[in-house]
Amino acid sequence: MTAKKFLSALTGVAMCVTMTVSAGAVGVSTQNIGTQGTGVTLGDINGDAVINGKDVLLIKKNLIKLYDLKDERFTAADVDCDGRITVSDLVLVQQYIAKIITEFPAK
Ligand SMILES: [Ca+2]
Ligand SMILES: [Ca+2]
Repeated sequence: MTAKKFLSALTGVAMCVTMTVSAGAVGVSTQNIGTQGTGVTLGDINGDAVINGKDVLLIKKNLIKLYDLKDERFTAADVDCDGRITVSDLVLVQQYIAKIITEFPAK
């Protein structure tokens, strides 16, 4: 599979996850996820102890400059720990919700 095809497939999965989450049916407990030592749970951007579509939405809003993630929200959203909020973080959170991954690269 080429990288381009892989990305295309990944995007398809991400869109599918988004649709599922939008229906409000998916909620993932955050109990087993690493934190960054400040009580921040990676992926739980709104701090409601669940990683779900609401958190994905906050990353999306940040990406299109509708919402500015700061401080602990920024830390929670930067799940690959590269110091920026990017599509990579969005995809990782969506993969986590879809149970494609069980933890984030950054710990
Ligand atoms: Ca949340
Ligand atoms: Ca990042």
